[in-house]
Parts: sequence; structure tokens; C-alpha cells
Amino acid sequence: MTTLIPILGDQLSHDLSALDGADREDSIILMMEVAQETTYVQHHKAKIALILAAMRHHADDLRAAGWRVDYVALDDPDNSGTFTGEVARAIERHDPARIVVTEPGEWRVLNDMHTWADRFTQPVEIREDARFICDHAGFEAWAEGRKQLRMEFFYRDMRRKTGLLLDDDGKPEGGQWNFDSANRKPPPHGKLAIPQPLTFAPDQITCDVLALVARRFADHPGSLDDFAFATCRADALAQQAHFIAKALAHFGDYQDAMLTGQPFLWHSILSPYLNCGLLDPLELCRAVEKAFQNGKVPINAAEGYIRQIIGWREYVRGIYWREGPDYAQRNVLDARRALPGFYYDGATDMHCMAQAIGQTLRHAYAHHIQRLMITGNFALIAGIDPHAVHVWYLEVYADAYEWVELPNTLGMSQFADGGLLASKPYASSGNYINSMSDYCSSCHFDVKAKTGPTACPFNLLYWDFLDRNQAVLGKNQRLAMPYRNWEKRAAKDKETIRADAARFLDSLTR
Ligand code: FAD
Ligand code: DLZ
Ligand code: SF4
Repeated sequence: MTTLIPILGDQLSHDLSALDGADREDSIILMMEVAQETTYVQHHKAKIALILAAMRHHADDLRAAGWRVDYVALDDPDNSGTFTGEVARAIERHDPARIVVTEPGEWRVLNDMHTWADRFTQPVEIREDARFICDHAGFEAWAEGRKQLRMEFFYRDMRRKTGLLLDDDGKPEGGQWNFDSANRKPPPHGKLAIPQPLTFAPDQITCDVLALVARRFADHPGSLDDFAFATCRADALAQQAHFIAKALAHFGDYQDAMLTGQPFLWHSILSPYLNCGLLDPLELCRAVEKAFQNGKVPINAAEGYIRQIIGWREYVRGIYWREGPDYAQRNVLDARRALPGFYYDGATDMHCMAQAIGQTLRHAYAHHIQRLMITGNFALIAGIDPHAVHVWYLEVYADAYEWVELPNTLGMSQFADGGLLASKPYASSGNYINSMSDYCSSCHFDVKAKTGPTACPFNLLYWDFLDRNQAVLGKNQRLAMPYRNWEKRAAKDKETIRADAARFLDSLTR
């Protein structure tokens, strides 16, 4: 009795739920490179290359572990181009008695999978993805009846559930749950050597994929020139160990810092591997905890890092599935402006934007504060359509899958859900960027100038954003102070800011 087990490109884990209880003799694993997944948005070339190369390595690893793998390559002339079409063809080839699959990370694909039971004569079992700490029922139970879904309280529950960084009495290590206040230091400006992530020379499998991607996706954004991702679990584990040994100790301190020409700083660059399944989040957190217990890293680093994984990562996933497929359409600020073309080539005089976008196109990577306070902040205060912003983030980052990208972009960064994730919009003037980076000193614009042709666009747009959105945001208690300051301004000053902001916004479409 053969079982067909489709494994998707972000399910590259040996302990996947679809494999639970499966017999190697009686199972066929189906892996499919399909046109629809590579083009439903214009993914960055390096993102496609990472996923296809990791899929091919994982197929070899599974075969080495004794599984029978049926692998459909993108260039296979009979490739139908969709998951559903490939499952149909595999049924013809193998005549399985049943289909067992792990749920995907996107409503779009889940809805397709739900059609399989009607299309095919075989029974279809869609299993929950067990690679997360909080399952769907657990998140629902936590969220049920709460007025506000605060990440901090969810995170404490996840600490209790995993026991991570708890002492023998079940109390948080270091006497408090959260050390975020210690984690907002400006960049160290040359006082500390900056570690670099490992780079992995492509082997033959990855070289073949790089050639395929260069040929088939030449019109997609981004470059393959700097491709250096790990494409197998062993190399991803090497990057995990390297991060813990070389960068974790200062991760907390400089988590929010930004420096010209330094894309990675003390960040881990592990999200691409966590999200496609090469690394396991709990295994990573236990390794980080061990580094703290062995005195190798301070508590603000270990706690700060673990909070991102068992807190934020799990929390945004819970929100994605709880809010449903129409979450992607929300737009409470009614923002309608088109995404400026420079998001795709980095050609702008705003040095902070050119840096964040430039490294994104080169490495398919930017760290959290660049995503939130540079490219996200700009889109928010310029009034860009949040759906267009969401598509851009889904396209350009190697770690982007809808379950994690959408709540971060639409909710946290664009406030398009009206404050479900963020109690106030992450909007700021140039001051914040100047305090957390060295960007402004090399910029065409003047961060100290509030109006006029050389004024930092973030200064103009910040006040214009508050003004434009007063009807929706004016009652937000956390914005009371900026709104009071705006009200105190002379009418003439307000008019100048509005006119300068309008001129700048007009220039974006020219
Ligand atoms: P580190 O700074 O080393 O952080 C450690 C890990 O914590 C990350 O690898 C990641 O797994 C997790 N993490 C940290 N913050 C978050 C968060 N807010 N949500 C979920 N996980 C988090 N992350 C993605 O994995 N995929 C995305 O598509 C994505 N889109 C984003 C879009 C926007 C607008 C914003 C503001 C954030 C987004 N993030 C996304 C969260 C965060 O920016 C990335 O997880 C992080 O930059 C990945 O780099 P790193 O591995 O070096 O992270
Ligand atoms: C993102 C992606 C890409 C670019 N290509 C493939 C592919 O060819 N085959 C595959 O199985 N998965 C791919 N993926 C990942 C899927 O888009 C992802 O599994 C779904 O979005 C569900 O999370
Ligand atoms: Fe960015 Fe403004 Fe600073 Fe230029 S001056 S780098 S636009 S914040």
C-alpha cells in the first residue's frame, strides 16, 4: 500500500510531520520544482536559487537516509507547473493508496491542497506542521477572550512551555523576562571588529541551479553575483555555530544599529534556513541557551535572540493563520500610492534607502531595523499601497514566506490592520535613523533640515503622514505627544511642510 508524500520547498526537515510513522519501503516522497511557485510573485533570483538548491540537496539527503524520492525538476518537459498538476502526474506514475502531506505556509497553497480530496480518488491527509512551538489550537487558546494580543505575554508563555532561560524555580534567568531596554545601542563606530557570516562556495548541484535561475529568471529582481547561502543542513548548522561563537555576544547590544557597507553586523542570517526547514528553531534556541549557561554570552544577547524566535516568529505565525486569507487586503489608512521604482534598483539620493535596498538586491537580506525603520517606514509615511509593499517584501527576501512576511509587513510595518500587531505606527523622522546609523553623514539630504529642497524626506513625510491620517490616528494615545506638537505649529509652517512633502511625493512618480 503505497503512500505518496509531497514535500514542499519550505519543508526541508527530516522530522517533518508528513513522515511520521511512514515506512521507507512503502512510501514515495514527491518533490516538485514548479513554475507557479517560482513566479506567483517575482522572487529575487537568489531566493529561488536557495530554495531549489536546498530542495535538491535535501532530496539527496533523504535518499541517503533510505527514502524513495521522486524529484521533478523545473526543466522537465512534462512538468505541469503546479503542485496540484504534479501530484496528479505522480498518482499516474505510482498509483498510491493515499496521500499524506504537511500543511503549507500560505493560504493560497492550503486552499489548493483542500481541492485534492475531490480531484483525486485517494484519501488525502493534511497534517499540522509540527516544527513550531505553538500549534494552531495553542495560539487560539492563548488569544481567546483577550482584548489585546500582546507579543510579550505570548512570549512568556512560550518561555514557560519550553523552559528556555528559566531557573530551577521556573523564574526567568537574570530576574526579568525581557532585556530589550539594554538592546538599543547605536553602532560602535569602529570600536569593535564586525564579524561576517560564513560564505559557502557553490558545489555542482548549486552551480547547476544558479545557471538555471540565471537563464529562466533573468527578469526577476536581484543579483546572483554574491550568492553565498548554505544550501544543505550541514552548512546551515555551520552558520548557526559560527553565529553563536562570533556574533551572538553582541547581538543584543547592536540589534538596532545600522552602518554603511555593513549588511550583516551582529545578526545571525539564519532566517532563510529556519524558514525552509534546514534548521530547527528549538534546537537553535537550546544552543543559544547553552552559550549563556556556559558564560559565553550575556543574558541580554541570549534572551533577546530567543525572544525573536519563540516570541516574534511564533506570534506572527499565529496571527497569520488566525486572521485568515483576507488579512492581505487590509488597508485602514487607505494608502494608495504606487511603490516607487527605486525599490527595484536602489537608485535614490536617500542614502539610507539606497543602502538598505542595495544590500537587499545583492544579498536578498536586510536586518530587522532596516526592514522596519528604513524601507518600511518610508513606505508607511509616503502612503504606499500596503499590498504593493507586501508583494515587494515577499519577493526580495530569501526568508520570505507569507505566514511570516505578511504580518510583519502589513501589520507591524504598514499599520494596515489598524494596530493588531503594533500599538502605534512605526513611523519616524530622520532623527531616529541618524541616531542608530552613520547613514546621514553621507547623504545628499540634510537630516537637520525640516523644510526646503535639501530637507531629509523622512522629516517632511513624517509630519505629513500624521497630518494626512489624523482622522484615523488622532485618538491613538501613544501619538498624543506628536499630535500636540503638530497642533502647536504655526499654520504657515504646516503649509510649508505639506507643500514640500507634496512636491517630494510628486517627484516619486516622475
Ligand atoms: P536576527 O536578527 O539574527 O534574528 C533572529 C531570528 O529571529 C531570525 O532569524 C528570525 O527567525 C527571528 N525573527 C526576528 N524578528 C522576527 C519577526 N519580527 N518575525 C518573525 N521572526 C523574527 N522575517 C522572516 O523570517 N521572513 C520575512 O519574510 C520577514 N519579513 C519581514 C518584513 C518586515 C517589514 C519586517 C519589519 C520584518 C520582517 N521579518 C521577516 C522579521 C525580521 O526582519 C527577520 O526575521 C530578520 O531580519 C532575519 O534576519 P536574521 O536571521 O539575521 O535575524
Ligand atoms: C518559494 C518557492 C519557490 C521559489 N519554488 C518552489 C518550488 O519550485 N517548489 C516548491 O516545492 N516550493 C517552492 N517554493 C516554496 C513554496 O512557495 C512554499 O512551499 C509555499 O509558499 C507554501 O509555504
Ligand atoms: Fe536617510 Fe534622511 Fe538620513 Fe538621508 S538624511 S540618510 S534620507 S534619514
